[in-house]
Amino acid sequence: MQYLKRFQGLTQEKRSDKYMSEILVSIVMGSDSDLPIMKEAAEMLKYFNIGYEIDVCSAHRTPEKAIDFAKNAHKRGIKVIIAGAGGAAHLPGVLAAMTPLPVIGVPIKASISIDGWDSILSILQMPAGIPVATVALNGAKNAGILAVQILSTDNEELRNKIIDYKEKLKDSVLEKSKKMKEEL
Ligand code: C2R
Repeated sequence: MQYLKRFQGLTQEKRSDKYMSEILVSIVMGSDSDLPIMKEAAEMLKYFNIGYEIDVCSAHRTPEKAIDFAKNAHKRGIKVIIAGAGGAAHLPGVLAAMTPLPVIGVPIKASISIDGWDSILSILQMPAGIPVATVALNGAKNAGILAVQILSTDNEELRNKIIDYKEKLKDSVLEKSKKMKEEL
């Protein structure tokens, strides 16, 4: 399987980081038209220095590729799959049916979407036995964070990075609150 991109954006020094040196998360999407949303997941993985790969893979348009990907991702060392799709968004569920890995689904409000609910429900309403961890409509950023949280469950260093991230988030909101009160 050819991947559109394997993340190589950091300097050699940073790539020697133990997370970056391995590809742990796979981001796939039904179409390249989903990339403006799905790249937000990639941004979060970059932020946490997690190695990832990113590709287009459609259960509808490239079913053989989707099957091959789902059956083999864990054998290549992937730990979490993030799958985004719009409209009749079957990709995350189809992958989840064939992989032992956790699948995080990102519903996307695509041009073909009626109002986004088509994608949300296609990803959310999985039958018992085949879970897909569904984030908000266009919620790729949260998908990236959730992937890191899954990876951090048995990794203290990564868990501390998540704690630090949440502290920064809190500080930024408190700062905004202070600024708002000063300006009004
Ligand atoms: P195009 O922009 O290529 O026409 O795609 C894609 O995720 C995209 O949001 C329109 C929308 O079709 C979605 N798509 C799926 C699947 N494959 C493509 N939902 C799938 O296999 O689930």
